[in-house]
Amino acid sequence: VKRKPLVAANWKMNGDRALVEVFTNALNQKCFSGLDVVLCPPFPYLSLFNAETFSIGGQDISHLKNGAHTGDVSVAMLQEMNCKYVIVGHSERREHHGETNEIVAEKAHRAVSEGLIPIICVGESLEVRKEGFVERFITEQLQAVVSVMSADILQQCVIAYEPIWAIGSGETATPEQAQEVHAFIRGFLADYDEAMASRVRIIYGGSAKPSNATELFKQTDVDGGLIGGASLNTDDFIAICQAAI
Ligand code: 3PY
Repeated sequence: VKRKPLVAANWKMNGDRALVEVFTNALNQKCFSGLDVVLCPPFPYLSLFNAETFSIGGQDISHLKNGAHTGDVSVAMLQEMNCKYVIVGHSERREHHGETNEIVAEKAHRAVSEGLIPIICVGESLEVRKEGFVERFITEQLQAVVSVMSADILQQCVIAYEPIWAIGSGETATPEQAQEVHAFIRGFLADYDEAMASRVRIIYGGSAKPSNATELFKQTDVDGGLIGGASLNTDDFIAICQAAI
């Protein structure tokens, strides 16, 4: 099965109006055939993009539909802002906002059942890796997701493997380390449904940059990237996109 690669920019709490304009102009001049390009800026900037060659997405959503939830943003709101994607369960949300595997799974489920494509982040800390529990840890994260979704629904989601030790640290997983975990994730999904597993896109996140993107994206089970720091610079981000084509 040929999977369409995807490269998503996670701006985190960075950027401003001027950067939205710089990116809109730079990306709209490019033609990314055979590649899905997604920009995930902070919420206030979503409506400022006039995206032609790329899509936009949120960095998080509520697992609830609407109501008295101060500060939260719903799937319907992102859709009204023309979002196609939403990141859920980034390790920074899990760590600093107490998001559990169950909450992340509910967010992913709500997103996909209401028509957004969730980019579901999983990944282990350095401590977990050192103790040799990578597979067990990721299994628990994925188990929560598969237990609330049918294979048909899951097939529409994107999984992002983001080792926490490689996030914002400048440290990248080697292509072999990434491939090993991506293959494990696909294998886990295949136990659930083989056709779905062969179609689901699994992207890599964690200090991906122009200098390592080509090698990472060459790996059999790496279908693109979720890009942090390097997604704030148009030249770097476009170079990473080109590496995925
Ligand atoms: C990183 O590249 O550091 C990320 O966290 C991307 O989401």
